[in-house]
Amino acid sequence: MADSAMDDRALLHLLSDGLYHSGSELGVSLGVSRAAIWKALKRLTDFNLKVDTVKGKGYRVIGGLDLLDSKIIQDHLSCEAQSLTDIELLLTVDSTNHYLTDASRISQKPYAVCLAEMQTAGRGRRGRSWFSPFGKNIYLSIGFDLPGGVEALSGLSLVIGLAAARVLRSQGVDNAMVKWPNDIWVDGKKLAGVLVELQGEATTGWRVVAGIGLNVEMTQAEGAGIDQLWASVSEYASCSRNKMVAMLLENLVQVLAIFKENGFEAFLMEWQQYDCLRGKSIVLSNSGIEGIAKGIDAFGALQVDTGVELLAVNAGDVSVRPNET
Ligand code: BT5
Repeated sequence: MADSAMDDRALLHLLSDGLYHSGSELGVSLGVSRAAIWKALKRLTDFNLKVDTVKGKGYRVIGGLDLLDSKIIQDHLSCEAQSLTDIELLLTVDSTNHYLTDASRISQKPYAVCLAEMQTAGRGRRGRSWFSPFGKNIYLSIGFDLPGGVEALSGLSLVIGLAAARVLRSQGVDNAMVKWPNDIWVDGKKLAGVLVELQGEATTGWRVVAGIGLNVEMTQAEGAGIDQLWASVSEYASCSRNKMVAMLLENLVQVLAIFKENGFEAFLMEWQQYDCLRGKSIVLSNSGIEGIAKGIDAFGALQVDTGVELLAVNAGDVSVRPNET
């Protein structure tokens, strides 16, 4: 095996059952020496996995792992979604969005997809970061071409969020809501975030890379460093990450096909049904302007009733006033 990442994946697969495996057993299974296993296990410490070593028994990953698996993902995808997507699965990467913005990653298929078990520099918006521990969550980016000028982009991140909200609801997270402009919330806590990044220009059309970070099995202890309230799917429903990934991709290719044809308007009604800000007293973080959220317009701009006027807000961050969450 020339590629150490391949060794690591195969080793992780063997350890994913959470049981003890001796170094020699792992070496025989993978066709490498015990020393190579030992080296690979040392590399795994970069993933912050809890590996338990007991003399005479061997090694185990405490709690086991639900690893991403391209075969399981493909098996859950319709033939159409399979034919449209080119899926690359990484163990670790700085950022799946960054990975797909590299021009050489452009696929022959309409949608280039990158998934990783962990991100070392997961990106949020405006230079913020996305906490991305190994094997717990979904870090998914999808790259595609979008013809048209600036107007073609209206509501794009809302549509991606809507696709995620649909999946979450179908999997038993009944209260999953969209929070303008790019979050999925449940019970006032952030469950997922969307980051849309663009290359190109209005005259030539856009190369879009849209990323979704969705917490699936991260415990509150593991995500203790996150500086806002957040939740994981496992607090509400049980679903394997592989199935969730497939459902996300299935929904993304569906909504993006409609979005490319008809724009955001086709999703306006549905988005409004899932809107967690509507009727709430909110503050626009950049300006400090306060008002009541009144839904969004046909271009995806947030409508805010300040008492003086109805503002249409195109970008920025919004917080719900504390007694309202
Ligand atoms: C977002 O930014 O919500 C967009 C997040 C997009 C992440 C995906 S993962 C796959 C792809 N590759 C990337 O590199 N990024 C995308 P923003 O609205 O700026 O929210 C960032 C804020 O959310 C942080 O400042 C924290 O307060 C909070 N946060 C960070 N990690 C979180 C997590 N895992 N769960 C919930 N909240 C988190």
